[in-house]
Amino acid sequence: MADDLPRTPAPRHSPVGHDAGTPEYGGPTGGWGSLEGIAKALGEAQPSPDALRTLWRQNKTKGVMCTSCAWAKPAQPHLFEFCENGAKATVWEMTRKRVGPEFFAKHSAEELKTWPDHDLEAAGRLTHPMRFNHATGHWEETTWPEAYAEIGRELTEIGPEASVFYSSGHAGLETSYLYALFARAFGHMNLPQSSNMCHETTSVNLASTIGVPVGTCTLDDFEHCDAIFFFGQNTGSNSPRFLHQLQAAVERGCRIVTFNPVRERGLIEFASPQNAKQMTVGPTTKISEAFYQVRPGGDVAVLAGMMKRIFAAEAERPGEVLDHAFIAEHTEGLEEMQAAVEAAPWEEIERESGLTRAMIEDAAEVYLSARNVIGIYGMGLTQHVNGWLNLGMLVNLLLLRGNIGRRGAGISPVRGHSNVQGQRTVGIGEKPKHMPAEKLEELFGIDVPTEEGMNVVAASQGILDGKVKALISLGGNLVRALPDRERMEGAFPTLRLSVSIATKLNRSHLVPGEVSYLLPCLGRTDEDIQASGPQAVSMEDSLSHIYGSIGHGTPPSEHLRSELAIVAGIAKETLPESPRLRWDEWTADYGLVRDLIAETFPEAFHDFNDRLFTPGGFYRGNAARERKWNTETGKATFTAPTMLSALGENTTGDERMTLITLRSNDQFNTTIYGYSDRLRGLKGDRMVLLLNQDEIERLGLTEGQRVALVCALDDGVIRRVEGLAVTPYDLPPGCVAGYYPELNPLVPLSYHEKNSQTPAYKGTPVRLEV
Ligand SMILES: Nc1nc2c(c(=O)[nH]1)N[C@H]1C(S)=C(S)[C@@H](COP(=O)(O)OP(=O)(O)OC[C@H]3O[C@@H](n4cnc5c(=O)[nH]c(N)nc54)[C@H](O)[C@@H]3O)O[C@H]1N2
Ligand SMILES: Nc1nc2c(c(=O)[nH]1)N[C@H]1C(S)=C(S)[C@@H](COP(=O)(O)OP(=O)(O)OC[C@H]3O[C@@H](n4cnc5c(=O)[nH]c(N)nc54)[C@H](O)[C@@H]3O)O[C@H]1N2
Ligand SMILES: [Mo]
Repeated sequence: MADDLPRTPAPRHSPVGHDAGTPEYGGPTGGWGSLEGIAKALGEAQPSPDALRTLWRQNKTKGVMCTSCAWAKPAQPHLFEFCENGAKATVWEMTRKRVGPEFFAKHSAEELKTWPDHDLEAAGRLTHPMRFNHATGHWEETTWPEAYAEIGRELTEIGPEASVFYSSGHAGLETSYLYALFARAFGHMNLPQSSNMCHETTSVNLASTIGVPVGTCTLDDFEHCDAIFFFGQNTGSNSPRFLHQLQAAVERGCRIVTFNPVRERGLIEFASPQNAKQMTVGPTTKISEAFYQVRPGGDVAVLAGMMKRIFAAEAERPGEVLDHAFIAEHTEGLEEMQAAVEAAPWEEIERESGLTRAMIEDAAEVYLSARNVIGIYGMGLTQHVNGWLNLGMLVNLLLLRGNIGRRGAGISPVRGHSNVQGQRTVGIGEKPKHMPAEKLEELFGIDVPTEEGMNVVAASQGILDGKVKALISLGGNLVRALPDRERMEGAFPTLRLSVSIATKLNRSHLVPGEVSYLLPCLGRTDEDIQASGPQAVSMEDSLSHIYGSIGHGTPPSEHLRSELAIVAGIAKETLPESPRLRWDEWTADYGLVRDLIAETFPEAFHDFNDRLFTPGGFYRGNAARERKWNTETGKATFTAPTMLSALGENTTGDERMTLITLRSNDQFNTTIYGYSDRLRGLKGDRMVLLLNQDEIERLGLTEGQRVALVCALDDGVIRRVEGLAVTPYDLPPGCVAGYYPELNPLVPLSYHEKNSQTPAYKGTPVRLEV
């Protein structure tokens, strides 16, 4: 279906649109296509008979909370409260296929390295604890007691300073709390987490501007907002259940304006799979009233332009445009920010954003027409060198009219992994402030270290330098997710100890250290029975609500242990015995761990066990929402722009282009479910290089030609990916796109956001080589 949304002005050479050979998905997001997507995943994954039952219970009270994204689970769920990707995640976990000792006897690690990511995970669920045998090159079966004992011995020998405990945002709050406690009791805070590659920009920069490391909105705000501004978040693919709230908002008259270099389908139109009428005769709901194809990193310029218009409106109608009372009472730094914005020339704003002044002023008028405004963003703002400026400018926009701390308004980062935010809330993080030391000393009699630990970038650098000798991974697939993949893959085997706690096989398991274990765990959909009976786990969503989750599926193997049991098993063998570290009792009853969480973080988690199954989750509170600003000055802070691009010094010029790495809707991070990117109309090949037709002609390329991309930052390391098929796509000039994780070798580890070290996966300068 064609759409009539305003478009980016034509690039310099010749006009580009969908007509310029751009493949485009014709249907709306959701709709029949999503049901087909689920059916296909159901077929290929060969789900167990429990899978349909689990789907029925997904995201409902006392059901299982989706293992895919972190979007909120409403108190009154839809009949099917899951989306295409949530369903894929469930059936993918609940497959009948198994990867056990026979599989590993047949396939060496070297052979498995030749398998694509999709095939490794599609092989099935891990079933037995395995130890790597370097003499044979194969993973071989071991026992849990042997594994725990050797890991404990090795960790003790290596010591805390050279040990790193990574976590990807899957594991529940109970396991995460114990993992964070284990690290501190052992003597380190080397607790890098997937959010270091993701919303760390949020944690650091929202904390400094508005005093909270997370968003301020709840679902209720989406029922009372008048306008929503979307920056760099691909809802249709990455948090599809959110489309229900957006659809309802649009239907009640809320205006949505989107900025994204890619015309992402989900933010254009949506047909609810829950709505029989929309599925058959339509009409579908148009989501964005305006969709602007901003250049990568150009959001700073867009926001500067919008604010220029707002300041001009205030000059025309003094006292009527800005929320002066709010600004006076709650903020500081307006003058400096206003001066910087007013000094920014429109010419530069247009160049950096790739949009016209008229477009940006139109967007500003939408902002001014609305009483309550929400700002939403994702990786398009965070994964840039100047991510801090992106966030600062969005916060500025909202503060100008008091759009934080009021019903129907606020800032809402959309988080990734289902419990990524919660893991941080209960202490996973490299900073002392992530867990109150006095409390831990009082509860457990341990000496908590005072020194800050390593985040993902520091830990990776430590692995490269040989400073880090032990790596425990609670989920995840670091060697595929990290920047600088070639260098990182080369360094992983130099680790003395590497331990992966995982549900499925992935590439990180094929670069084992000297002593290496692969420990299979229960997934969230699996029934978890311990000595005190069946257990629930819990997680926190993007909107700071906390839910219990109960798995009902028959575990894929009797040899699996829960994540909590594995963390406790390793901790017990590593730390000196203490009557106050009751690893066995905690494993027997996770409720005891929830009591500890409540004691450690009483404000957020009081009466945790009683509130575990509150419909819609229980809210842990948010100071900025109450207009209490836990910043250095006690006020919300405006950020003065020091430049007009999030790309830092690497903005425009020469033959360099800006690479953005994308996710398809057929992957969850490094888990590749399949090779179709339905919503973008792409299919069959992930080794593609997307660029607009005009650029293809200018560079003398032909569609389908295989080219190489090289990183254009010069630090003596050659970073190159070959064999990318030239694919015309509607992108702004100077912008190329390709898939994560295939293009990760191009992003330097040192190329990251200034304050938080989030890798600049959306703004890497590259050159094309034929
Ligand atoms: N199906 C599925 N769901 C997922 C995931 C998945 O891989 N698959 N991953 C999960 C995780 S961990 C996360 S963090 C989230 C990620 O979800 P998102 O935050 O949506 O992340 P991305 O898809 O990486 O990129 C978001 C958008 O940013 C745009 N973009 C790139 N550069 C810029 C820019 O400079 N400015 C603007 N305005 N936009 C830009 C891209 O075109 C893209 O549409 O999703 C979670 N949910
Ligand atoms: N170029 C580029 N790189 C990126 C990004 C990007 O946009 N562009 N995005 C970044 C982002 S936002 C993130 S969050 C990271 C993601 O980085 P990670 O979190 O490290 O990677 P995932 O792909 O989510 O991890 C997948 C693996 O987790 C394991 N797993 C799945 N479920 C469970 C479970 O329940 N328990 C346990 N223990 N293991 C489980 C499986 O073995 C699976 O293979 O990647 C980052 N890398
Ligand atoms: Mo993420």
